[in-house]
Amino acid sequence: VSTLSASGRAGDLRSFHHADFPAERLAAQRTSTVSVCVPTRACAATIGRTVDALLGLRDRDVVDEVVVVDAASLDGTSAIAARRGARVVQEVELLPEFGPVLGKGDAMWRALSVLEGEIVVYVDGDSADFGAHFALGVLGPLVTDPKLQLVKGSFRRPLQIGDTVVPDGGGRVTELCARPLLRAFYPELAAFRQPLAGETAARRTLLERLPFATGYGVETGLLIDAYEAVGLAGLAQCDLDTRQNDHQSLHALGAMAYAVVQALAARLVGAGRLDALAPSTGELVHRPPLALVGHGRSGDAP
Ligand SMILES: Nc1nc2c(ncn2[C@@H]2O[C@H](COP(=O)(O)OP(=O)(O)OP(=O)(O)O)[C@@H](O)[C@H]2O)c(=O)[nH]1
Ligand SMILES: [Mg+2]
Repeated sequence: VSTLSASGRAGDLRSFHHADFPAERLAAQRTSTVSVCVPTRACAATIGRTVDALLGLRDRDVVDEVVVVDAASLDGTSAIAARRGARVVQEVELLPEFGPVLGKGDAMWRALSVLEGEIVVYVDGDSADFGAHFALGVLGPLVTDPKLQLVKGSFRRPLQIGDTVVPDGGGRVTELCARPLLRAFYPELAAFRQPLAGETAARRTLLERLPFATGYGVETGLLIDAYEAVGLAGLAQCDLDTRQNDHQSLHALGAMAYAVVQALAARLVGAGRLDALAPSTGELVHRPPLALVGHGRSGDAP
């Protein structure tokens, strides 16, 4: 019986459902400290709900800290998050010796320098329907299986146009760019339903020895590099049900798709599988593994 499908060889990738990881179970079973990091750029409409849910997990001893890393948002995001009780840091204040902050991936990388947990859970701050299960789902497999190193969320993304909801219409960059490219060049990774999900948890020992693409290529880069570092057996995905956020213009999606292409192409070039990108395409800036630049906390050399 062939198990090959459009989604790749899902049979080889460990897949979980968030319902298997209620808060009480993780609080009782965890032996590692856990930080949750929320990168935000203008998330005033959604950050309150997100922080409330995450602080609920801190109160129940599932996680140890909740840190919002804000891009100097002018819409009150940081004030809302701080008022609800999150620790808020401005991305420009982190590792200033590396110059201007160059996007989401850069914020995630710089945040590692102040996050204290042995496990880091990243969640986006712009989910309209955020629930604690977003963090529980990606954290759970790491708490319950010491062999796992990185877990990505998966979800269905409804697309709403006017009054019409297309259940799986969202995630266009994912379906039209990231997954086809992964399927072509890293077929085992095609089993990830949401390779670009911001909901990702990993052990900091792994994160500190990986480079971070500075912008929207960060998820693609981390997934490929984690795969090269620990193999498919160290990776997993967890079903978080549905996730709803604002949909961007086709123009903005084009820029995101390009960041995905750049991050993937850079790894193909590095592996000798591709000569080079055209010189005019511009270099994608990567931050080096944190452990290489003297800011590692876990003590592991890359
Ligand atoms: N600190 C920081 N956060 C950012 C930056 N860019 C994006 N974010 C946040 O990172 C998260 C994901 O970014 P989005 O722009 O929503 O990207 P996305 O979720 O991949 O794209 P969509 O699926 O279209 O929403 C959100 O919480 C953003 O507010 C940045 O430069 N700095
Ligand atoms: Mg988003």
